Amino acid sequence: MFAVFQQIAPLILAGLATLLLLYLFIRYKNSTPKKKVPKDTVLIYGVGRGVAAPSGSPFPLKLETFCRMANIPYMVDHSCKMSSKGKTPWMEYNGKAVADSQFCIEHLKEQGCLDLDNDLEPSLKAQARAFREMVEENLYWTMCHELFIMHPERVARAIPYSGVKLWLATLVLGRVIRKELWGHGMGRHSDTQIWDIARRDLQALSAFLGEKNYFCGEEPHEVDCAMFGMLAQLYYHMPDSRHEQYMKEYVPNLVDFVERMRERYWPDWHERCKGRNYVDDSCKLYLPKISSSNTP
Ligand SMILES: N[C@@H](CCC(=O)N[C@@H](CS)C(=O)NCC(=O)O)C(=O)O
Repeated sequence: MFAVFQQIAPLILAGLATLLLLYLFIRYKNSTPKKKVPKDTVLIYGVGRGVAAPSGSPFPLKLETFCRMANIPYMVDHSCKMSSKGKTPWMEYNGKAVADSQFCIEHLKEQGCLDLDNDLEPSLKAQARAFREMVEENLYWTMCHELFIMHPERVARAIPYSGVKLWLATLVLGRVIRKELWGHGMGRHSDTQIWDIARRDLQALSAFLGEKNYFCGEEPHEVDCAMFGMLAQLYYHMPDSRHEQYMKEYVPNLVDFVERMRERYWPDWHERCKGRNYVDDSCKLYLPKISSSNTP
């Protein structure tokens, strides 16, 4: 009996994954903005709003925050349509598709959008880059391990799904992430070792921030959108996780930073989270708060 189940289990999973993809495709078809995107406006493709933060993923939140910081008009497509690289987020800008949050930012700067780092010394820019890579390419995987491998029952705290949809999403994402963790190398460490890496990354980040308001000084710079994207996931979407507990107990300056960024750039936070105050903003055109200024 068990042997038969072992044989048909991959088929069942493949069937379920197909159903999920079908569901996402139908949702995408129905929710792509019908509205025309104005010139010089970024159309961000994300994964939809999260439960306790405006995205269930760090990278779309980073890109959207960047648009707010650099005063770039934008709209968000919540359909979960993945990029040509099979990841989220990506964007369309004046007819050009760009995949990967950082390439999107680089492209926008090349197109003449505000460079938030134009006042930084090369050595501080270099440090900011190194810390961003640590967070996005290392700490991120410890987050995936904590949520999808150690506590998949907590996925609903971040992704606003329930019932079969939640069960399917957790199952499929869990399988994809387990494979990716292995490919990255993080998944080959023990749970204790992975947490040790996460804790040391958080400590290093806290030391880099120190008593400053933002990572590169008293005013925000580009790296802050990436830090915010990731730390907001750990803090708002992973309550009771080791990451969240550690931030609150041992590195509270990171918590202060998250709250500072949220206050400054996300006055509409509660309307953008899928809670009681949620307001659907598909097709909404976000216009810059300040039309021409060098201050983010
Ligand atoms: N370097 C990419 C990372 C994007 C990324 O890893 N996105 C995740 C969501 S958090 C994703 O799309 N995962 C889908 C997959 O790996 O199949 C960026 O900055 O955009």
